[in-house]
Amino acid sequence: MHIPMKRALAMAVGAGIGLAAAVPTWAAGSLEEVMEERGLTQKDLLAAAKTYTPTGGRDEYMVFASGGQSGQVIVYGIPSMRLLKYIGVFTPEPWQGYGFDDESKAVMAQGRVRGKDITYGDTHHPAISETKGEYDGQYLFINDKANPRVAVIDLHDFETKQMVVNPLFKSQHGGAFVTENTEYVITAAQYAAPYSQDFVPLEKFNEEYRGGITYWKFDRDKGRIDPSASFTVEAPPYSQDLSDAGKGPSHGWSFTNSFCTERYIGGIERGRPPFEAGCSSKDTDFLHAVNWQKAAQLIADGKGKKVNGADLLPIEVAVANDVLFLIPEPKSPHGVDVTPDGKYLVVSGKLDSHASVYSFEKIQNAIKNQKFEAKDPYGIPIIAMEDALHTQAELGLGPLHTQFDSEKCIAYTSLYVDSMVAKWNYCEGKVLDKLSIHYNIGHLMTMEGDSVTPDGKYLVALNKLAIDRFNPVGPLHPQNHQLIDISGAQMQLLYDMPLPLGEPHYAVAIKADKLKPGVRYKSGWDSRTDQASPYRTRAGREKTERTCDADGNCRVEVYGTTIRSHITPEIIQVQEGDTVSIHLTNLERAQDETHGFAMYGQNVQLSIEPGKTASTTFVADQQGVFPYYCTEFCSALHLEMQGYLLVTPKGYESEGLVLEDATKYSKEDYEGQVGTNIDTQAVIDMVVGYITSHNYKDFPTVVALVEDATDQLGFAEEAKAKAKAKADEKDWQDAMLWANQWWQYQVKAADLGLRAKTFLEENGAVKVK
Ligand code: CUK
Ligand code: CUA
Repeated sequence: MHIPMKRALAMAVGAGIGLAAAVPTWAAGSLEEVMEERGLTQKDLLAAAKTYTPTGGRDEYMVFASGGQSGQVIVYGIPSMRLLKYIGVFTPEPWQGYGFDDESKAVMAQGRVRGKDITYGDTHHPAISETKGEYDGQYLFINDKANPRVAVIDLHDFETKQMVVNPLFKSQHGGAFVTENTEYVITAAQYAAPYSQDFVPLEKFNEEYRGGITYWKFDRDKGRIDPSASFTVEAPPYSQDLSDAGKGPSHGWSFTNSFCTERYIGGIERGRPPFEAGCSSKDTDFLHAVNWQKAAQLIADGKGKKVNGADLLPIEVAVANDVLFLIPEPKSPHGVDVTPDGKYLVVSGKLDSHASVYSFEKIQNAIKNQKFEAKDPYGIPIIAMEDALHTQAELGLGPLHTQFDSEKCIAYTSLYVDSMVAKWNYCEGKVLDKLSIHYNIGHLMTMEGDSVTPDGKYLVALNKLAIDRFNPVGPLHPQNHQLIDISGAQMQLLYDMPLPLGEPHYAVAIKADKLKPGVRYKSGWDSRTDQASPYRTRAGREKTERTCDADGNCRVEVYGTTIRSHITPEIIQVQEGDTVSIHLTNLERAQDETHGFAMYGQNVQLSIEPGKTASTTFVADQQGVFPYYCTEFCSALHLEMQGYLLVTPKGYESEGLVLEDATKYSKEDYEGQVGTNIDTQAVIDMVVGYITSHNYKDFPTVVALVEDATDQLGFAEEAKAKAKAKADEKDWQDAMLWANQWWQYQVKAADLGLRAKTFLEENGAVKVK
């Protein structure tokens, strides 16, 4: 029954895997013919040439985009715009076992709000960790607006490691933004609310509702936020919005704008005008400038107070110590972006056609001279706009967010109402170019655009609407990320990418070679705590333990393993009512040999990457038969990677039945299999000969494949010994089955060897003497 597979293998080896050299036959048409047939222009071809990435090619930049209401992070490449990964953050993501395995459930449990599991998030602003203002590619932070949370993602494995809940806020839009060396991750409240969890009537809005800006201390050594070293600067109940951290000369400061400084509290149902009227009646709102370095010192000196167990710097203390200032900003402001040199801040008002450029130096002079035009109702000094303004530029309707170019003084601002991107000079306040996009752009992003040295090159417009850009898929449209070439004087639209997840509020792009993700975990690794798992299990040490307490409540702990193509154990028997924990360690060392684990009726789905230990715990509350299996097509015998959880009724007594195989094998079957194995070994030896006669050690990929193949051949030897032992006992049934297992390992080794050989052929390996 194995003949076709064996033949195929032998033929493939015989032909030296010549497939790589084959020419695709569909490419018969000339470029002109294809252009005509598909109605493409020269401009289209140029755009295609700038984005098309041939098979095996890599992208220059990697993008981390907010998944909006999906609560995830989306990873894709630039310029190809190829999707690479969705990272489960605030939302369960079964492909990754996220929110299903015990380890990631523990992370999600950190994000509980008032004792409730929150299994979605409204993600807005991802931020990459920085060192001296440069993206360092180590960590990614992202906020949840709906529930005031921040998540930490480790870019070593692209997994969510931590969630922290803001102890004071009831929403949190302005985050995550990092300071120059990721000392802090900044988040700001949005909708003012009482810090208390108790009911406070809206009539006490001015007195008891509050906003604020939180500085989450990031512990780089641990790779985690340290809530005990974090603090919040109290702010009036203005709707604090986006923020940015100072850099260079403005390092140590942060800036947060706000809307609805009218402190309007709505109430259409009480006969009052609606929020949108009351919150936009004044011509200006307030930019908040915060000296966070001084604030941190005041907290360290014990000048803060504890509210809900968290450190808070009260407004009076902040004002008395020159920590908090307000500056008017025109109308319903949204984005605030610090220029790469840290000298200016660009603010856009949604209801103003200008972008306003504030000078950090002027702000500092006003503070030094104590030159304020007034105080707000909370006693916070207000610096006059003209004392802080460097320049203003008329950009168009609905300016929102600004990003920077590698060229000095050049910025790009999104125009929400106009559906355009404006390229302009913020030093001189001059518009240089405008480009229409589709439709209603929110954020925009240039390559490494938040760092002190943006690369420019490409810009992505993150659009709110897709409308007519793509094949229709029902009333809920995909999102539209548009790639724009900004390397020339004029912007050129290159590509539309539909994204079938939530609203793309913001994205960040990093030079791909700064990321150094691993390909496997250390064996027996809990990837969420980044420590060896207490449940790690080595080959041959698999076991199942059942313990019961005095009340007769029983726990079953299964310490199992997975490796192509079996799950150990293959049979788990428990009693109705038992709490069952299954811990599986993936013994593979080979790249990409992930195994899954799904089970009937128990909401179980694990993703066990090479080296990982993942666990699932459930109560087997109903008797029955529950098949389980591997969910990743990991080898030719993946479908056979299976087992049974047998939940017996309480007090079940075995009837003493004997397990009997339905197929019987003879001495001839055994000998036939051994003959095949000897032939297969010859094939393997040939491949090994090829590999070892070349400089394979110069190719880490091949070295890893060879290591894995060596493992498989080691297992083959073990199975071979078992087969021989059974044959000596003349137990032809088990002798045949072990001989077959021996062959299975050989096939896996041969498969890896062929992959290694092909890699060497395609990558110019040379013969060694
Ligand atoms: S926000 Cu969505 S367009 Cu959350 Cu940064 Cu401005
Ligand atoms: Cu492991 Cu399929």
